[in-house]
Amino acid sequence: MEPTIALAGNPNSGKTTLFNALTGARQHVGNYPGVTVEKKEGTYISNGCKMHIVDLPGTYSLTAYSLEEVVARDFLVNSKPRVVIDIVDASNLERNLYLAIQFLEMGIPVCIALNMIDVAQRRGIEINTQKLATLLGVPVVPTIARNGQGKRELMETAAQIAQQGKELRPLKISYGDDVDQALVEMEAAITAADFLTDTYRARWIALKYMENDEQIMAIGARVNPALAATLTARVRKVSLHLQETLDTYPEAMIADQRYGYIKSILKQGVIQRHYDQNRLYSSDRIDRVLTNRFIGPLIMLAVIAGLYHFTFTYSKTPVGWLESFFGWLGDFMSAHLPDGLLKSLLISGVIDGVGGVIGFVPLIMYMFFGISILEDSGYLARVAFMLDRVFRTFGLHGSSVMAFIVSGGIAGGCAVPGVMATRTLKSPRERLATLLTVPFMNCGAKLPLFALLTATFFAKHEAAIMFAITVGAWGGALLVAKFLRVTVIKGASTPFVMELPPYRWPTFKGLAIHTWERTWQYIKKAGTVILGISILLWAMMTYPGLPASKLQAYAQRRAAEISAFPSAAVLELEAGAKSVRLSAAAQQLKQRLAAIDAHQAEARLRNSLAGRIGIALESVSRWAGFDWRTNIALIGGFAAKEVVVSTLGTAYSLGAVDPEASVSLSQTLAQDPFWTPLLAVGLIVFTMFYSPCFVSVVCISRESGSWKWGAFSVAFNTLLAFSLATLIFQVGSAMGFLAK
Ligand code: BGO
Repeated sequence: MEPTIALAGNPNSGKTTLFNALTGARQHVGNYPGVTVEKKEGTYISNGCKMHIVDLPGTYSLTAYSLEEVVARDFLVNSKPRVVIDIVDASNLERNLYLAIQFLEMGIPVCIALNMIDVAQRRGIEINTQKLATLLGVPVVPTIARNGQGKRELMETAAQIAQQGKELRPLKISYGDDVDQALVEMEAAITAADFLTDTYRARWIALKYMENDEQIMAIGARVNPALAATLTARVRKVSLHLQETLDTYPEAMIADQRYGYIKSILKQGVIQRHYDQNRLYSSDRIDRVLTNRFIGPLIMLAVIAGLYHFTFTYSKTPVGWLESFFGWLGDFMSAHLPDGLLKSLLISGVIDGVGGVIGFVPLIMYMFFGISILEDSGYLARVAFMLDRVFRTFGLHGSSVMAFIVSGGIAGGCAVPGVMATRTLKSPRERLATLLTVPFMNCGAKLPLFALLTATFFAKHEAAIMFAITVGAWGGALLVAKFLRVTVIKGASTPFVMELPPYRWPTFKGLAIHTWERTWQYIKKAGTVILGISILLWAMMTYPGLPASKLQAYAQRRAAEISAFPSAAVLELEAGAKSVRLSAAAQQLKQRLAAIDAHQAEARLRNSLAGRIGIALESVSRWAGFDWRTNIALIGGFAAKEVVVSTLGTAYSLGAVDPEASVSLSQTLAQDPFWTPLLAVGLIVFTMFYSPCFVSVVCISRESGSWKWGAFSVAFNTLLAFSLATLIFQVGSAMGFLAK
């Protein structure tokens, strides 16, 4: 049977002219069944091979908003033509490609007839056909339907596609986090219930619900009313959320992202306008500056530096308030709770542990606020677009940029959604390289440690250090990616297309909601996972405690000191009034006893389970300058990175002279002669690069399909981090850099 080839395209794209040129007299006109829409059919003969040509009604879209759209779509779905020739007006490319993108999203085999290139040329528009074909992933043949130019090549290409009969992988565009997440959930529900999937693909059905497609919704309500209601409810939820946050609707968002996708294709050297510039949209005009090859990257660096400056400068005061609050809370509990394990758990485990993480909530909030401005305005997508060129040099993909940014590429993200974001990458090798390098980004969990160490040791240069940390994380991730791509994951790159949504003014309400959603996630994690791990680590740092013989020895040493002093001094000290000035003898006794207590506290911590592990590791970690306390904290970081700060807090609090005294961790580190700015730099670098947290490792294993890669990231990253920290510490110490 002769293959059916459908002609589709926007009205006035030259479809009728091409149809006539192809079929000549071999055509007849009828109606599509049940409707008054004209159906033209004909025959084309090429090299003795007959093809059945159907001229579809001219449409701008494939969503069932008009009768023409319903007819065109039904024909595509029910008659399943071997190829669709999409006639695209080259002089109005952006608008015309909107329909082409929808064919690709349906997974229909398409060949593009780039028609009216004569008109385009007259208007000073030059199109790189080859590049367009590569980026769209389908053949593009230039034509002038009016004089038949390109007709033969077009039909030969169409015949080839028809012969191959290959299924096209449907194009997957990102419609922004909210819509994407809803689509994934809806797709799963549709697949599980086999809902209309014999005719349509699950994601496409979900997308049609999102676009309020009346035809699909009517069929859905007939076939499975319960699931149809669930899908509609999910769409309503995301719709309300989008209205609240971005003042938009799913349909508008989807259209914006599709146009963004097209714009991003056209910007990659596909289209050159020699004149006729005033046809550009305002977003394009802004882009001419913001994504300019030379000024663009400079503006980007300035914006990121500005974000850090804003975050660190303005969050200082509220961070100080929270620090004072937790200090007061610790003092209050210390004064009112009886001595014992519960007191130790609450003060050293909960307040010093979780408090250390919660204390940074204002900083995280300011950071998220800044990021939300960049995201909601559409600038973040431009950052990704600009970085694409750099990424390709390192064997990654433009879409990797988004995964990096989501993981905390600018700051404050999380590697878990970053790992998930790699699903948009088509090439398995680039995807794996991205999966393995996203954990190097500065996720929100690493920020508290960076903030603590920079505030303690580099107080005047916080924003600059944070900026350097970001550049270091990107540099490290790219170099490692390159290393992996030339060693364990070799292979060619795939071309890149990314959505460039139009610029919008972010609304204050939208910013507030986005900031709060992300901050709340952080607080929730601190209150659940981090609390659990803090308590576990506290227990590991508390048990088994000291053996009775040692306790007795300390008690004897105390008793011996006390008996060596006059009883008046002892009484004076026991009266314990902190405000009263002590006599010289009482003062001296106090110091001696404090020294014994500190010794005992440290001995207890050293003897604890965590202490023993930390000490055992010291023989190796010493090369990087890390002591056993830092080792304990870093082991905690394997569970979740926030735990590094909280464990350091607990470790210093448990081993302190007066564990209940409200001295901040920052003050403790600043006063401790062991801690130097050099050590802080080494620890920052180690934390940046060492093993991803447990949840990320699980996700990496799942997404890569093998535990081998999860294990690889733990071992490789830790080895890399340790080598770098050792290098910094050894070279820095030898040269006398950053000493106290
Ligand atoms: C009129 N080049 C040029 N220059 N023009 C083309 C080309 C091309 O490649 N292809 C088509 N056209 P349709 P739909 C017209 O009708 O096929 C012209 O809706 C006119 N008509 O000749 O109808 C084509 O089926 C008076 O132009 O499009 C047609 O998709 C003066 O584009 C128009 C000038 O083509 C639309 C043009 C009375």
